[in-house]
Amino acid sequence: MRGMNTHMEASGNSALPVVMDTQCPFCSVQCKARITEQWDERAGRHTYTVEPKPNAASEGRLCVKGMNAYQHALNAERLVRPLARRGGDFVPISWDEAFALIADRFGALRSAHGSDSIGVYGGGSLTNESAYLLGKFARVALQTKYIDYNGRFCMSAAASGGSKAFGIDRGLTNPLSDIPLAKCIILAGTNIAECQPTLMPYFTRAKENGAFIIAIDPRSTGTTAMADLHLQVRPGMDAALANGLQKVILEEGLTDEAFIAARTKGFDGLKAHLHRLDLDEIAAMAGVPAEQIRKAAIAFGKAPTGMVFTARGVEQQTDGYMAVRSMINLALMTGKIGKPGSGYGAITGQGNGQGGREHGQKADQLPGYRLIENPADRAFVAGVWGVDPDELPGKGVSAYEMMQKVHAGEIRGMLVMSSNPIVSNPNANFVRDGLEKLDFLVVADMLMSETAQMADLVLPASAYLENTGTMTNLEGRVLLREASRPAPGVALDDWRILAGIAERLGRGRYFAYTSAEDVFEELRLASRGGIADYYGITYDRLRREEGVYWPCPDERGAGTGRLFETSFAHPDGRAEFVPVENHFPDERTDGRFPLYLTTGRVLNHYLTGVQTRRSPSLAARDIESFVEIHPRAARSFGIEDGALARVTSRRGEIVVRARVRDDIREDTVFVPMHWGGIQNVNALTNPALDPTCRMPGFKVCAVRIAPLYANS
Ligand SMILES: Nc1nc2c(c(=O)[nH]1)N[C@H]1C(S)=C(S)[C@@H](COP(=O)(O)OP(=O)(O)OC[C@H]3O[C@@H](n4cnc5c(=O)[nH]c(N)nc54)[C@H](O)[C@@H]3O)O[C@H]1N2
Ligand SMILES: Nc1nc2c(c(=O)[nH]1)N[C@H]1C(S)=C(S)[C@@H](COP(=O)(O)OP(=O)(O)OC[C@H]3O[C@@H](n4cnc5c(=O)[nH]c(N)nc54)[C@H](O)[C@@H]3O)O[C@H]1N2
Ligand code: SF4
Ligand SMILES: [Mo]
Repeated sequence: MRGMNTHMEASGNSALPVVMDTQCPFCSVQCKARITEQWDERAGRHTYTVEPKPNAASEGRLCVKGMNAYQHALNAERLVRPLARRGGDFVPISWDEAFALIADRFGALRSAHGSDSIGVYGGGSLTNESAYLLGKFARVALQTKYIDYNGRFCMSAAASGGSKAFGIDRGLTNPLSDIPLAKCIILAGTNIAECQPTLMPYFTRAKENGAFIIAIDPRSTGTTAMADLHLQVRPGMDAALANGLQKVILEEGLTDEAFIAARTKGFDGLKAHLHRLDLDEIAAMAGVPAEQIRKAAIAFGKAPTGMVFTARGVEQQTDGYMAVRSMINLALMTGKIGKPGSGYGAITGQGNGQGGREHGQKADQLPGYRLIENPADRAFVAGVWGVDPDELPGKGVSAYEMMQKVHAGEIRGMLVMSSNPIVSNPNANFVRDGLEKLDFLVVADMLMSETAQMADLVLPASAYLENTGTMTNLEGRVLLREASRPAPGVALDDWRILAGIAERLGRGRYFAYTSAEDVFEELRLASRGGIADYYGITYDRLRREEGVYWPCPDERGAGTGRLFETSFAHPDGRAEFVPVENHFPDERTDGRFPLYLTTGRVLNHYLTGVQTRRSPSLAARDIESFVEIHPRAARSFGIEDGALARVTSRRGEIVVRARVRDDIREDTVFVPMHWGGIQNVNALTNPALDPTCRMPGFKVCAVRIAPLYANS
């Protein structure tokens, strides 16, 4: 167990405790934890204690998911052998047989239909090393252009917004320690209290320091409860609301003219646009009284420092990219960026949602945030990989568009690594029908997800306690998480699975790594000089230091905690304003579908729930899904609290239990995303995509609701 972070060898039923120093696998905060395993002689089983460990992001806090994350990793349902479908059953096979089967089936598809008949679908829970290698695997081993990942549904609007406005996409432009210095904070479509709970004290500290907090959310949540002002926006109307805020700031003379002149471009166009808009019209569209918009704008405009945060509420929209741009306009026009206590943050979702979007899992991307269609970028990365630049494919398509190609029979084979797409894609019934048509579906997972159940071949992957690798947290801080125990059965690290397949495909010479660190050493070189430059980061440094921020081009350099102090990342050093239209969601309510449906998360579950539903302590806290509905709406549709209801959209229907609460707008219902099957909210959601970033509008579609036993 060389190189493992176990203080004592995994000791079977010995009386000696096994201490595992690790990092929570779930959200983007990446809290550190110590798990102690002890054999309980009387009970005849192991018991576990979990303690938070001090670290710069969570400052030694751990939420309920982190406390219980060991339960899915140590679950008896872990996949321990490769499983091949034979008829209706799965039969265990060896890795050798599994690699040979993939080489055979993918090889046949490539000869018959070309390399682009195979798609690769990745995820933001993968370590940087595995995510990087998945991108290389698609381009060099399979030579397909079709690769994308679940982060398309997560960070794509924020990523394209930040890149275009600032010239760089790093979720938070400031370190977390800046939050308590902000005197006004806008929390737009972010539910930190449930989704990044260990960050809450940063905001309460800001409040203690006198900050005015504004929350924008159609629902009351633990996060809005902390706010001084809650703008209960109509789903999908954030861009209009942000226009209203900007208009008031402009007309009240609260813009920072010196900052605008010295550091930005495009303000005149924005100004003319804002003058043309009407505040009362905006208020009516957004469903927020004009007086509240004025109050929020003046509070933000007048504050000496301030920060704007967005998350999926603003971003998972068919105008997600533009909605993000409009929130960034707010920070720029008031000069609230690049200073202590002033900045913008798109709160990253998955554990490695930041690193996972930097090194080549995206359809158009090469490592270091390079672009696959840029000749210089292609030549640079091809040089590191030792291939001819002309051999690299061009750009592919976004995650849902890949599913459309699967449906159309254009993509015939697929490797899914670290995602559960039939639950997490919009219009899930269509996606399931497509995946059923595939000639060969391979899924690498730790657990039998809904998607794995459909596969021709399931590959057992190691879990967070078992693999070594780096994760980049929401601040852009790269952290090393070392293995604490051996993987169960013959489960393998994702990067080892990829190397094994590549070998059988005859491309082993490009994937001859000996360790995760070895992969990271190549990632350093491939990212060198790119936007997300990791060259100055080494495992040795990460062991010595408390994580290192990127960009970090130099081994002796400190990395950059606060971005944009003197200049933005565009060649001219200026940030860009853009006028944003008052956009309506792609789907509106009507007589047949009279309610808006919005979707999201609860504290106790994580994403499609494959992990948290297998954790007894977490599952017990929320055993099933629900639909949250306002009492007046419930009355008019005959819905009773606690009764089962059928929710129907143009694309499908689900059955969930009603929670009648006045926490939500009367015209809106909310269903969480953590359950599959009959409770899968994505059977309902609209797959219309944002034209720029290809994000689906997960946060708005039109539905109707009825009691399940209406006529009984
Ligand atoms: N407990 C838990 N934590 C998680 C996760 C999890 O699954 N469970 N997932 C992680 C991941 S991958 C992600 S991406 C993040 C997500 O983190 P968040 O984006 O904070 O979570 P969501 O619940 O999806 O959405 C946030 C809020 O947006 C609101 N909202 C809905 N529609 C709109 C709208 O049109 N406008 C506005 N302004 N708000 C709207 C919802 O009511 C919700 O309260 O969380 C991470 N942390
Ligand atoms: N309606 C609606 N839909 C949404 C959203 C929403 O807000 N509303 N949010 C979207 C967002 S933000 C996201 S991020 C996506 C997430 O959607 P998914 O990608 O489907 O998310 P997970 O449930 O995390 O699926 C990850 C799978 O990978 C496995 N896994 C975890 N870690 C590893 C690993 O290291 N290696 C391997 N091989 N497997 C691993 C898990 O067991 C699980 O089966 O969902 C999106 N879908
Ligand atoms: S889920 Fe997020 S906040 Fe909770 S312990 Fe894990 S990393 Fe920390
Ligand atoms: Mo996400």
